[in-house]
Amino acid sequence: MATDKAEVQRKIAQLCKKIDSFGLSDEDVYRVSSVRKLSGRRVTCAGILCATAAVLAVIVAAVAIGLGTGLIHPMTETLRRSPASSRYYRNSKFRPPVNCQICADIQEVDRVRNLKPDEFIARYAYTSRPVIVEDGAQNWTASEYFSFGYFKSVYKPDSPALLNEENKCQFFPYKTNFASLGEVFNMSEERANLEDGSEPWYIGWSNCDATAANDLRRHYERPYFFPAEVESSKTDWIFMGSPGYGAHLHIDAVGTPSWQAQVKGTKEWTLEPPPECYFECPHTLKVTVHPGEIIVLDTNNWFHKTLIIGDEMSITIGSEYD
Ligand SMILES: O=C(O)CCC(=O)C(=O)O
Ligand SMILES: [Fe+2]
Repeated sequence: MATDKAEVQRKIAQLCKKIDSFGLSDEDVYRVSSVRKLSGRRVTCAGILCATAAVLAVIVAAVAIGLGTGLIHPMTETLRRSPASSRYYRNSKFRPPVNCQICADIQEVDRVRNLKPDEFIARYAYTSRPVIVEDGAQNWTASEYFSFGYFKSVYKPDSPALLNEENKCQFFPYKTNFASLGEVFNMSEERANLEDGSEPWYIGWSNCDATAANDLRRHYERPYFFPAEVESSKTDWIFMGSPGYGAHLHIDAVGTPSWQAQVKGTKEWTLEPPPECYFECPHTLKVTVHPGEIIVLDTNNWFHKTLIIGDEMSITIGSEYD
């Protein structure tokens, strides 16, 4: 019985990840009438985790039908949370409106070097003004060590790091069919090496396993322009994958801004203000982040999508801060 329950929970967690990558909100899932009947309340991924196997089966069927019939639309808002707290989605229409002052005078994304901590606090840290710190991740050994093979050796099959990762941390498969990080590291060498003719891929995960996190942290540092009072989240995020791929347009609901260091490869970011600011703010900002640079962005206030450009695999590490 206990095993059945664990299996059901594992399946539901996978379903939540899938829903996550499709960009479906609670509202979208709740629009399916059988889900409403069975749940009798709003469905969240956290709520789903407490549901029965019967509810799981109905949700799977309902989501599949919803996707097939176009009843469920692609998501525009995701919630990333530390694994300790619940995961859920909020619909964009319940998002508190953004104060458009944060983007009214922004024409382009600033590029700076030698950023002083007090300048960072005054101009960028909590203002939602995006910035690229060109010398942000220079001299990090991550650029030598981080690779598909390195991560594969950290998250070995059946290792506590991989098991924790799959049970407790978040995984974004984006457009791929990978159900877990284990499946990612099981792909063929050709595909992992982005060889011609192999299928492209792009994924992200939170390294909430302490052992893996400490292993990875030997190769990067807290951004040098963060003053002591700024606290970086304990959970870092890694995004990795092929040129031509990236994250779909979305806005996050994590509450805090984040930084992301481009360890390898080149990533183009497209930023859009939320619709309530269309008349006051620039409509689209595009910026390219090169290896060794850090982008600081409030992903709760800017819609954002990414595209890996160039020939190299992109690998980034980042975190939220407050
Ligand atoms: O790096 C990416 O491709 C997406 C990252 C993202 O959406 C985020 O950090 O909020
Ligand atoms: Fe995001």
